Amino acid sequence: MLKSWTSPSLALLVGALLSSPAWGQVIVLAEDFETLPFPPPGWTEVQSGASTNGWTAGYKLFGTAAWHDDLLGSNDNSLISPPINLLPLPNQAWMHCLQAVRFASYRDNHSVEVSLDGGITFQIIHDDVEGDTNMASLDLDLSSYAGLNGVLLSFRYTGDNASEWWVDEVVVNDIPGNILQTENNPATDHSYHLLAPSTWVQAQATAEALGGNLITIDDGAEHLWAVQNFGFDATGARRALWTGLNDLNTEGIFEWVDGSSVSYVNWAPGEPSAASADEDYVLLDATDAQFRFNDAKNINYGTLVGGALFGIAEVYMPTPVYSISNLVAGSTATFLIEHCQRLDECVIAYSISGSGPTTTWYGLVDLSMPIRALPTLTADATGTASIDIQVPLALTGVPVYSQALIVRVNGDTVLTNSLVTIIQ
Ligand SMILES: [Ca+2]
Ligand SMILES: [Ca+2]
Ligand SMILES: [Ca+2]
Ligand SMILES: [Ca+2]
Repeated sequence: MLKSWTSPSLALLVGALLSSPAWGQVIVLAEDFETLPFPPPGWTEVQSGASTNGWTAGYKLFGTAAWHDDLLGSNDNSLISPPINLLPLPNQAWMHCLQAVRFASYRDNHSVEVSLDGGITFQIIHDDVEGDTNMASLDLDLSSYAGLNGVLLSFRYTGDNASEWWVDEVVVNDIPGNILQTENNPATDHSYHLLAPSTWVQAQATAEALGGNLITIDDGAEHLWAVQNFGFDATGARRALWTGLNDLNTEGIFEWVDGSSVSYVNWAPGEPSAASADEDYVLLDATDAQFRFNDAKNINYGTLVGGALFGIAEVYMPTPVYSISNLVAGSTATFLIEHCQRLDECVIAYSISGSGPTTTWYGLVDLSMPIRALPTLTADATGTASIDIQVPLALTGVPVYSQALIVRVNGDTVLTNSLVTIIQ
């Protein structure tokens, strides 16, 4: 495989990757119920009750949601997903959605069920017991179905003159959280993930599962960067954002959840208000012009602070390290890249003509033209990519100049260290 770094082929690769919604997750189903008809193409509804209305499109949560009204009569109506292929998720699989409930005390069941036989039989994997809520994230572990094809998910409403149930933003992916957007901040060398709305406790758990914590804001520049990158949705609406600042340990003493010392705070006027004893979690307040700090309860939908509460997870982004071992003629050499992020594309390029420097699409590289590339690798869950290559016998004593290009899922690119290695 010959591939020049100055050819447009890699640029096309980067362009394709830019369409990925966020770093580090494989998504096999995503439905926001924004586009008619309802149910969406591939989804079906099975009505077994007296009502003929059943599931319809209703306005709540993020724009339009799937909605079951509290209609007269007895209802047993299931909204069923298209067949989901979990083959790309061989180890872990999760379903995430937002839900809202009204008149919960009249509910019989709001269950989520799975069918593996095309809808003939279903097994219940979740039966909601929460009270009324404007918006809650529901995160269900589907890992016992990981690697299977044709899995159906059913949202089953049962009851007689019962409750209202909204379901929206259904995602099936391979991580325990639902990442909406990812940005890397060169100023801190950290990666930041916008999480689907949740309580502070849920957001922190997701951040930890991603290898980090809710954001620690060390100075005004990081505060501004977070607001500019995550504070507004595509329509310009403002988002309230959870930070890692909290006074869980001692009322009135605010600490970052990652243990960093507090070098910067920027409270909105009148804050921290400690309006109730359990206002222990600090958000960037979307109702304040500058998104300054406000202490709030462990909630997921704050009418006082403006809309849904999105966590920002901050994850240390280590520098990728490239190495070669056993570069011996007639033997098998291992080309290794460590400390990547999961699902990074890694392109190891090499030259036998010299150490450059050569200007490429991705910056100056320590390689002389012509530059060739090994097959593109994908970093695994530990951030590692490697390939074994048989070294031809005739090449003893030949110097190999090599360097790797890392293409992040969001399209960012990083050049690794370069190596000069003489074939033994
Ligand atoms: Ca929606
Ligand atoms: Ca930080
Ligand atoms: Ca407090
Ligand atoms: Ca407050």
